[in-house]
Amino acid sequence: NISENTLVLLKPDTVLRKLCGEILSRFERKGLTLTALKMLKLTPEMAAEHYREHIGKPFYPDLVEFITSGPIVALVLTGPNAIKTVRTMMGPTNPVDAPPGTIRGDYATVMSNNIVHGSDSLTSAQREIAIYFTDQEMF
Ligand code: YYY
Ligand code: MG
Repeated sequence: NISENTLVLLKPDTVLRKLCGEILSRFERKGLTLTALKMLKLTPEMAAEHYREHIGKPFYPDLVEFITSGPIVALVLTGPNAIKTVRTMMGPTNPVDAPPGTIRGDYATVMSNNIVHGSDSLTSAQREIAIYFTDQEMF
């Protein structure tokens, strides 16, 4: 039960729909610790860095257009198995497959607007956190 950090993004649809508090509350209620938090608007360059594994895929242009379309909230959550815990709470990428009780299952209908991002591995988490936060911004 070694403590991990994971990066979460509340995507532009979450801000637009005024669901930030509700989603953040689910993670806190679960027992994860909020270690860093900021609001920002991604540049296309930052979006390319964040989603670099998807560059060249058919959905990539729409993905970048969406994630840069408005402000997002970036946070680091910390706790035992935080990476897998957040992924489980988010549910599958496609909200159609996401069961009720998961974030995507409860709040989203289409894959392109699926509310949240969460790092998928320790390597991704470390890489992604560094895109958004300096050491001094982590508490
Ligand atoms: O990690 P996760 O967000 O669950 O899915 P990824 O496979 O990393 O894809 C990132 C992002 O891209 C996904 O949240 C929605 C979008 N996307 C899409 O629009 N269409 C696909 N076929 C796959 C992914
Ligand atoms: Mg992913």
